[in-house]
Amino acid sequence: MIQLTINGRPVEVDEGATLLDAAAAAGVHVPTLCHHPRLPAQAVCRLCLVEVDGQPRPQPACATRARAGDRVSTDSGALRQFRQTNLGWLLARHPDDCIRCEAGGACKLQALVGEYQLQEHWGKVPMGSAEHPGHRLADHTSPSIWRDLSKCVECGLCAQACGEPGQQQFVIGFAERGSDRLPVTVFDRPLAETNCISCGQCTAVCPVGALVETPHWHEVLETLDGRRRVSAVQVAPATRIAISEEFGMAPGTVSTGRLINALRRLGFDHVFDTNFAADLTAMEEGSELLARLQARQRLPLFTSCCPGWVNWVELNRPALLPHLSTTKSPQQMHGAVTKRGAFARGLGPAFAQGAAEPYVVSVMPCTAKKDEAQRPGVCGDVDHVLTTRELARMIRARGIAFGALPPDGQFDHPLGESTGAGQLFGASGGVMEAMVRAALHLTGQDSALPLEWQQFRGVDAGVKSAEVPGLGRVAVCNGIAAAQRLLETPQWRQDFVAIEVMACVGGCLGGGGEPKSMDPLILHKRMQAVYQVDRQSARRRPHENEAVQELYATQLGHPNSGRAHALLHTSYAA
Ligand code: HC0
Ligand code: SF4
Repeated sequence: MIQLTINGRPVEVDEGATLLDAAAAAGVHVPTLCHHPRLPAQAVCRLCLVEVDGQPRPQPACATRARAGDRVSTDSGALRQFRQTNLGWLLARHPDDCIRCEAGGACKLQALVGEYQLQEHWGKVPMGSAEHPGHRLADHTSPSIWRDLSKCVECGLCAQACGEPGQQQFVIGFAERGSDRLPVTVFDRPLAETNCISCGQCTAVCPVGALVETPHWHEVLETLDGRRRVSAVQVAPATRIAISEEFGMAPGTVSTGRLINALRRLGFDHVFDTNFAADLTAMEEGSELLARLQARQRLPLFTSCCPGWVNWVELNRPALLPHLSTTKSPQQMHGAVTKRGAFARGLGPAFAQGAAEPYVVSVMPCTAKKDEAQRPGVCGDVDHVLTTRELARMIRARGIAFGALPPDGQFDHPLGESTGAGQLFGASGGVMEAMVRAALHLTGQDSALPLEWQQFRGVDAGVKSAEVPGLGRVAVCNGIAAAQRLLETPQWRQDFVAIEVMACVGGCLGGGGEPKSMDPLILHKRMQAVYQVDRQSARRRPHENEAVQELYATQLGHPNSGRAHALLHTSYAA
C-alpha cells in the first residue's frame, strides 16, 4: 500500500492505483468523459487533469500512477477554469435537445453542465454548419442501436468497447485526428450496413446520447395506457439483478419481487418469468444434443440463445449455421407459448377467447434481443423488447419509487414458474450448465454427477471446457472474441460435442442493455447473485419445473417432438 494526500486528505491505495482511484478512495469526485474502469485509460478528454506538487504541468488522473507521498489537488481555480473551457467547446457543438434525448437524465455531459455552470454555452453552433457535417446526423437503421454523432463528445469509449479483447468487432473506429477525431463506421456506413452484431457494448459505455438502444419504451407505455389488449411481460434472468443498480442499490442485489411489483404498477396484466422458458430451452436443447450425438450429425452443437452470436455467425461464418441449435431462445419461446400455447388458455378470458392476441413485452439486458424479435421465423412472438435501462426509465417516468416497493412480488403462473437452472442462463457458462443438468437427467445420470459445474463459471473472458460423462467434452466461450479464437484452432470440430457462446463478456449479465455501472467488479458481483438465486431455489434441474412438465403432458408430448418443434424451434438464413 502507498500513502498520499488528495486535497489535503490522507489516503492509502494499492500499488499501481491511479490518481483517479486514489481520489475515489478519498471520497473526491474527479470529472471524466473518456474513462471507463473496464477499458484502458485514454487520457483524451483532459477533464480529469489534477495538480501534483512538484510536477510542472497538470496530470491526467486516469492515466497517472499514484506515488507514495504525492500531494494532489483536484479542484483548484485553474483546474476548474480549464475544465469549463474544455466543456464549453464540447457544449458549443452539442445540440440542446436534452428533453427529447434518450440519454436525458442519465447523461454525463448534462451532469457536468450543472456542476460547472455552463448553461449559456449550450448549442451555440447550429446544426448543419461546418462543425456539423452531414455524416454527424442520426443513424436509425439498426433495429437495436441508435447512433447520433451530433451528440458525440469524442471520448472514444464506443470504439474501445467494440474492439476490446473480449469483443474484437472493430465496427466503430476513429476517423480524423486531434480535435476532429470522430468514432465512425467503416466508410461511414449506416450501422445496418456494417458487420455490427447489435451487442450494444458501445451503448453501455457511451457517456451521452450518441449511442443508445433503439427505444421502445415510449410505445410500450402508450400501449399499456391504451389498454386495448391483454398484456403480458416476461423478465430476463439478468435484469432482476442489475435493475437494482439503477435505483442506487448495491450491485448484486436481487430485486425480483420489487421488479414484479413495479411491472404490475406500470399496468401489465400478467407478469411472467423468462426463466420458465429457459428451463424449457434447456430441455429442448439438451434433447437436441442427445439426438445429434446419436445420429452423429451437426456436431458440435452451438447454443443459439445469444442473438449477438447468431448475428456474428450469419455475418461472418454462415457455413456454421447448421451447427446452431434450432431451439428458440427463451425470449422467443416464452413469447410463442404466451401467444400460441394452448397452455396459455388458462390465463384468462382474453387469452381463452383469442379475442385479440395478447400484447407481449420482454425486458432483457441485451440490445440484440430487439433485432432477434424481428428475425424471420420468430417475428411476432414478442411485440416489444425493453432493455433493463429502458425499464428503469419507464419506472421513473411513472413516478414509481422502486426502492420503496414491497419486495415480495410473485410471478403469475404457470408461465412464471422456474428452477435454478433457468436463472443460470443469465451468466456465461449458465446455458451449458443448465443444458448439462437437463441432458444428464434425460440420460438417467443426474444423481451420479455433480449439479454445479464450476468449470464453466467465472467472469474471465476466454474458453472454458470440461468432460461431461456420457456426453463428451463441451466448451464455453465467454465473449464473442473467445469464439472467434476457438474457431481459428484446427481441432474445434473434433474436440467438442457442444459449445456455448455468449457475445458479451460475463454473458447476459454483462449485456449491452444493462445499467452503465462504473464498478470494476460489476460482472463478478452480478454473477455471484445469479449463483445465489440458483443455490436458494427449491428446484434446480430444468425437468423439475412443474409448469414445463405440464406443458409437455398437455400439449407438446415430449422434448424435441414434432409439436415441440412447431412451437419452440426455428431456422437460420444463410
Ligand atoms: Fe439472456 Fe436469455 S439468458 S439471452 O442473457 O438464453 O438477454 O438475462 O433473457 O432469451 O433466459 C438476455 C439474460 C435472457 C433469452 C434467457 C437465454
Ligand atoms: Fe460494435 Fe456491438 Fe456497438 Fe455493434 S453494437 S458497434 S458490434 S459494440
